[in-house]
Amino acid sequence: VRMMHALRTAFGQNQLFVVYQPQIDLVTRRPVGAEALLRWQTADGKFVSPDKFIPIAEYSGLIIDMGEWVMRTACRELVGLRAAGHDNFTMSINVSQVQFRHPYFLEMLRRALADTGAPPEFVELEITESMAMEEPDLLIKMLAQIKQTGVSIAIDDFGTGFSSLSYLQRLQIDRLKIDRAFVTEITGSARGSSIAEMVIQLGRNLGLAVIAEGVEDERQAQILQSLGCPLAQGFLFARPMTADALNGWLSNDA
Ligand code: G
Ligand code: G
Ligand code: MN
Ligand code: NA
Repeated sequence: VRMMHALRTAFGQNQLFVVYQPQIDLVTRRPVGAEALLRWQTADGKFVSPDKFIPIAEYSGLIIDMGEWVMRTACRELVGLRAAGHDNFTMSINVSQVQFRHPYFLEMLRRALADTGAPPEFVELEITESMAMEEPDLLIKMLAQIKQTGVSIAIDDFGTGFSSLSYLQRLQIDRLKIDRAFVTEITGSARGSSIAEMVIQLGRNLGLAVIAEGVEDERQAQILQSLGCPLAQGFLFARPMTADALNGWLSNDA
């Protein structure tokens, strides 16, 4: 409860901010997009992990306003990057299941796009695999409506849930994100890389883009590339950074 109050205050006092982690084309090693990640730095300078405060925001309902703010902030940043010449760059935004189920969600998304002028075809929403498994009918309907806005959908933490392949085929999704846990295992045994391999193959068969997350060293990147994984993000390439830092990072890289 104390954290809930602190979070509400923090949100009101602009202690929350969004950082962006670049996503890289593994072949060209060029940035192709970024994932927006929420951060909370308390008044005494300490960082609270989203793993801690997102569940509280969900439980308290604050996630609705907070999620909308993240969406608008990330869309605005995308527009800014495009104005700076970084076009062809995508913005991925994490969406909580509480947000997703809110009756007003689609309206919030449409308004964020319209008000910021963000081109929908460069915006992606990340939903988790566990979320994808609940209430299939609602999800299928929601995804169809989201697709109509022109925004793409990625399944985050893919491989950690147990969605059936036939179900997955019915979902209008665009991308699978290989969970960090499977990227970490990739340099171990042959068995360690089997899940990553399976997801890459699945993506190829279903015509979905695949991105590996949590890539921390060159060996992992090499293996992923040799397995045919087109995209990656992780500390090897860049840590999540502020909007200004991202702008500089992209300009230096160009
Ligand atoms: O950035 P970090 O690795 O600390 O994020 C931890 C978790 O918090 C990840 O699962 C990430 O998806 C989630 N997260 C980060 N930012 C947001 C956000 O804006 N909205 C939601 N719903 N989850 C987020
Ligand atoms: O669940 P989700 O994919 O949204 O989580 C992304 C989180 O992973 C972010 O909090 C980000 O800070 C973190 N992250 C990004 N790259 C790496 C990495 O290479 N290693 C580790 N350990 N964490 C990472
Ligand atoms: Mn994510
Ligand atoms: Na993830």
